[in-house]
Amino acid sequence: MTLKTHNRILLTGAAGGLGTALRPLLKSNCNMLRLSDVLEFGACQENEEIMLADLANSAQVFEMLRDVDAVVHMGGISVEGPFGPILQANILGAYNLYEAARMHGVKRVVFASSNHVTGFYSQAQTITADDPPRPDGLYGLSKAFGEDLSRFYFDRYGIETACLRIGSSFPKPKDRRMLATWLSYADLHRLITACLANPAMGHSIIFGASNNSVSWWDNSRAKHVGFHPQDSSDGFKTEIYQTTTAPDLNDPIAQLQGGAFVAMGPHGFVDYDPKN
Ligand code: NAI
Ligand code: 15L
Repeated sequence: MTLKTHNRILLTGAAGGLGTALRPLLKSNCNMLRLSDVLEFGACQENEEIMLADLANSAQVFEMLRDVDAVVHMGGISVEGPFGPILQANILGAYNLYEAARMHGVKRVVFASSNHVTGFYSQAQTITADDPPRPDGLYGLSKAFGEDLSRFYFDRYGIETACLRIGSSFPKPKDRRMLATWLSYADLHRLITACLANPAMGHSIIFGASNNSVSWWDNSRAKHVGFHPQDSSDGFKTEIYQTTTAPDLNDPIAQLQGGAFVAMGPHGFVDYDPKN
């Protein structure tokens, strides 16, 4: 049974893929689930409230955090792309979120980081949270910023954050790489629940993957979190091998953990005017 640990939890990115999946699940973690996104996504249901906000707008983010006890921060740009939107949503957005948390006295955040913080590691390596970041693009860099920002807010202000380096969280794995990176929605919810309920989270980095046979990530630095995934990509292996073609093993996409992200760009900074 899920532990109801908080009165009001804020879920950002509520209109997105993970937000939509988490919405019914997170209601069991709290009395009131506040849902937020920059996009409209319909009416609220029982034990829900909706507050639209642009993460880049500090005034809106300040209001979004009012009376909140914990944040599950899923909002932002979720893929590689031009720097302007990533800067606004993920970098400025993360800063606005932590400033608002500080001002409102919110003490716990579960932050959706990404495996793309460490995308340039080889698929032949098993890494831990102690290994240095090797972001595979602007998106991965923005998540690395979020991780560092949250560490600063823990060291200076005592705001505890669980940085979840989510692998690939979809209804099922889509390709051969995802046999290693897949995180089921149920395991994602188990992970978030463990992070919300933990009495002493501190600042922790946790790789988010299900109990897949192939894994590149060692969560031994995060045993205190108590995350025990119960699903596995293994049951999808035959289907994936039958429906996808074998990758070129000399291609960095097949060698590196970030997969296709390691070969994206360059995007340039054409949409970003440093004078503004
Ligand atoms: P998504 O793209 O489906 O959802 C992100 C949501 O954030 C969208 O609804 C979007 O409208 C909202 N958003 C974007 N810019 C915003 C802004 N300026 N202000 C407020 N809201 C804004 O992404 P998904 O798959 O649901 O991922 C959720 C989070 O988890 C993201 O932060 C993503 O980076 C992270 N993540 C997801 C993984 C996955 O496999 N689904 C893997 C690794 C990380
Ligand atoms: C991510 O960070 C993305 O948000 C998600 O859409 C997937 O691309 C995932 O990584 C992945 O690496 O599969």
